[in-house]
Amino acid sequence: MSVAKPFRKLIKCVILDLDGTLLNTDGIVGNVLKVSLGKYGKEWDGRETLKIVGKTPFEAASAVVEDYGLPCSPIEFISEISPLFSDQWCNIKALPGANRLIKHLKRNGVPMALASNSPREGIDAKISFHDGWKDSFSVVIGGDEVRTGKPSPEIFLEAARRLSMEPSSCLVIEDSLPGVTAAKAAEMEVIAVPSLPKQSHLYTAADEVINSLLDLQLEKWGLPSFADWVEATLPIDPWYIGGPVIKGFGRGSKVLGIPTANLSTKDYSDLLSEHPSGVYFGWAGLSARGIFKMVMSIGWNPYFDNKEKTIEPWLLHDFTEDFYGEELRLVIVGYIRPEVNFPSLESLIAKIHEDRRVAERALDLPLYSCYKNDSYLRNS
Ligand code: ADP
Ligand code: RBF
Ligand code: MG
Repeated sequence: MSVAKPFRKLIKCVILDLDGTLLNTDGIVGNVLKVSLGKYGKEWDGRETLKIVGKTPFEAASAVVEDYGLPCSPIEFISEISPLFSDQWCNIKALPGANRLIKHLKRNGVPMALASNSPREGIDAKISFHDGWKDSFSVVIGGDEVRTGKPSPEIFLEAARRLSMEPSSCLVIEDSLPGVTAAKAAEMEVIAVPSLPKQSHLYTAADEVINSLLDLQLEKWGLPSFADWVEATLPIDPWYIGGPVIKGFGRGSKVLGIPTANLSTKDYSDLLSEHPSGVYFGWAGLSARGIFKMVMSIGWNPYFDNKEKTIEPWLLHDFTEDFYGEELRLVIVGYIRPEVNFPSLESLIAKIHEDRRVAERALDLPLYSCYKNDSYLRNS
């Protein structure tokens, strides 16, 4: 007779991966490889990213040396790029939701470990640029402190041992496939937060796949739930984006009856890559027309499976005409949900209207309404 698994897992501690999970390391890796491959007359095209994510430095270097036919050994390549990486550590940003997660677990007395395939020295240096991180982890283990890195379970088993916890009481949060494999081999629960877009279907071994740390629901694991959601919205550090309204996919008003005023993504690729895809809201300023409530999606619009990450702001106002070419300024103040696919166009449309209602109500709260007066919105 099979016994049904209880819904609530009895998780007592959390083991976190660093690069790609808590830190936005991807951009740095791309920049460093662009420079170092350039010295060999090669051009980094980003395609190898998949082969690098979650690997040990030696494995990653071997993949690049082989793929680009470099006239050096992986060890030599590592010694060439290491100083370039060290120079960049101070520039690596925390991923959205990382600080929130660490503070929340610490405040609630949930023990945390950091387990990364990177060498220990690099881990210590990287986290030193983030306030309060070092003191939040009871245990920190680098790939050079175990015999075999992820996907071997060794690093996670060692983390559990040092935390004095059973593996079954550990929840791992990981962005990479080798990390997920390692966590399952260690017989731990694992949440995958894939750092590369459109990869979630590969993470079948994970116990849960989420889009970003903003989507964590810790109560599912028997951990204290986040207490910062306000009326179905999550306040975020506000961020700003603006520019002339350009032509989009020509779909918003025609196919959905929901016009979205698109901005050029070319000028903002860094800003866009910093923010997880999802549905957000805030305020929109149009120089000649005023300031309006706004709800938008950021991402690849899974229903349409776009090739490009775009932002799709819907201004919550009935305009009598188009405003292509006009300067649009946005302040994004809160998060609603991840982007998802829908079985039908009707269900996508219904969900966007629900997002509209959530945003309209939330933007009247002082917490969010104060940004209506932000000078950025008028300064156009
Ligand atoms: P596109 O694919 O070119 O973005 P859409 O069908 O999404 O076309 O329509 C967007 C355009 O509609 C905007 O650029 C703007 O000029 C106009 N528009 C009219 N009302 C709105 C609104 N409430 N929110 C956003 N854009 C609107
Ligand atoms: N597209 C999706 O494929 N999935 C979504 O979950 C989704 N959510 C959206 C939420 C809002 C508030 C808005 C304005 C748009 C959303 N869209 C979503 C994007 C929609 O597909 C897009 O506006 C059209 O493709 C227009 O190009
Ligand atoms: Mg549009």
